[in-house]
Amino acid sequence: MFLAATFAIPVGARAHGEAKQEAKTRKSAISAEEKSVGREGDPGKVSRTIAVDMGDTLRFTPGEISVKRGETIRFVVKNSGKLMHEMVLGTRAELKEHAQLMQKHPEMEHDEPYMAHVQPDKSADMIWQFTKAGEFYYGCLVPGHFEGGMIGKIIVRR
Ligand SMILES: [Cu+2]
Repeated sequence: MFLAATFAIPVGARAHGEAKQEAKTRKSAISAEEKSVGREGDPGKVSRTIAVDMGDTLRFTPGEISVKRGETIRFVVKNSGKLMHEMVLGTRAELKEHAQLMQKHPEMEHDEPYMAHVQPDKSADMIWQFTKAGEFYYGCLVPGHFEGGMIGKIIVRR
């Protein structure tokens, strides 16, 4: 007896055809997957660079970012603390849900284009295109950090 395919395939997530854009900074092709907050950005189409600092006070600096719909942003995410921190993009509900999952499974490995994990005293780049207008968030999902208020807001203007 065969099991029916029960894999969760996000509706409309994959674009047809594989646009294999070689990115120098990434090993794999740029993901065409549309998330609620946008899609992975093309390093060749960066409109602007925004520096984000993360500290052990559980704050992002800046705590609020404004972009225009369609912009591709290179986030240079710096960890100036002594603890591990990360910047994860999403809606408030997605981040909250993800943070709860991280609380239950702190060892859970996750690495997606919409997140940058940064070791103490290091920096990491995250290139993201904001394809939808609205209010989005970035949070650090290291257990206890999101709950401690480590969250910032992104306004995407039309
Ligand atoms: Cu953190």
